[in-house]
Amino acid sequence: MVSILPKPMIIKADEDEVLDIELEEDFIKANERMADLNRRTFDRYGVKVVDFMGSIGSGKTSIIERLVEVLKGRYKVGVIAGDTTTAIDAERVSRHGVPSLQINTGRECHLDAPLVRKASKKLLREGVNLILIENVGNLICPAEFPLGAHKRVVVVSVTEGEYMIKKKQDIFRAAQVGVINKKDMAGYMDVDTNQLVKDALDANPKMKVVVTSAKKGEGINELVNALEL
Ligand SMILES: Nc1nc2c(ncn2[C@@H]2O[C@H](COP(=O)(O)OP(=O)(O)OP(=O)(O)O)[C@@H](O)[C@H]2O)c(=O)[nH]1
Ligand SMILES: [Mg+2]
Repeated sequence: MVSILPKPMIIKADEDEVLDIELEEDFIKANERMADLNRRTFDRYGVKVVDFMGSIGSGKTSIIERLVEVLKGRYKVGVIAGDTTTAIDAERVSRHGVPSLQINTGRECHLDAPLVRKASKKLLREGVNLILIENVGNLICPAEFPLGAHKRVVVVSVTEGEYMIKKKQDIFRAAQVGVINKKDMAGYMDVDTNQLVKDALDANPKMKVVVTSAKKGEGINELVNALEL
């Protein structure tokens, strides 16, 4: 027989139940040191850097492609695309006539500051003054690994449903700009974009939140403004 609990029980992991906690802390601290170094290098070269985090398929590459089209007349743009295995995203971006590099992270679910340092050095040699970084599609891991970017963006789409932001607040706290993408799909999904904006602001009241449709090119200028570009 299946018994239904009046209220679901929540089991939380205590710190000593989380494996490799010291190792993990070392990684995180080492990454933060490298991210600081990256930031100093970017500032020395006068390069602005934006890190796009967000779930798989939320529209990060599509948004970057739109931004490249709007910004390539004003900036010398370069793109670093992170993915576990393929070069599809860098290939998509390079069709817009800007230098783009792919980083394959294998089994890692986020980019890290040393990888970005290596890639950004190549772009600096190309003379870029704006680097757009697409992080690996994931709403958890990238939050803990800053890359040295001046702005961090988190992209979610309405097709992920109404609970996504409420469940993954940490990544919203780590970002300065939130993007709710695929607004053209809101009606089909029966999702209220205003509620998603509210959820993002509940997670991080200091955040600027922009609603976009990368497919239709809507909200892209608002995103440029939110990014102060
Ligand atoms: N309807 C609709 N589709 C979109 C929109 N933005 C992106 N898509 C589609 O969603 C799919 C995923 O978009 P991508 O830009 O590749 O998403 P991504 O976040 O870069 O995905 P990963 O790199 O795999 O994590 C593609 O089929 C896009 O055409 C949008 O605003 N509306
Ligand atoms: Mg992508």
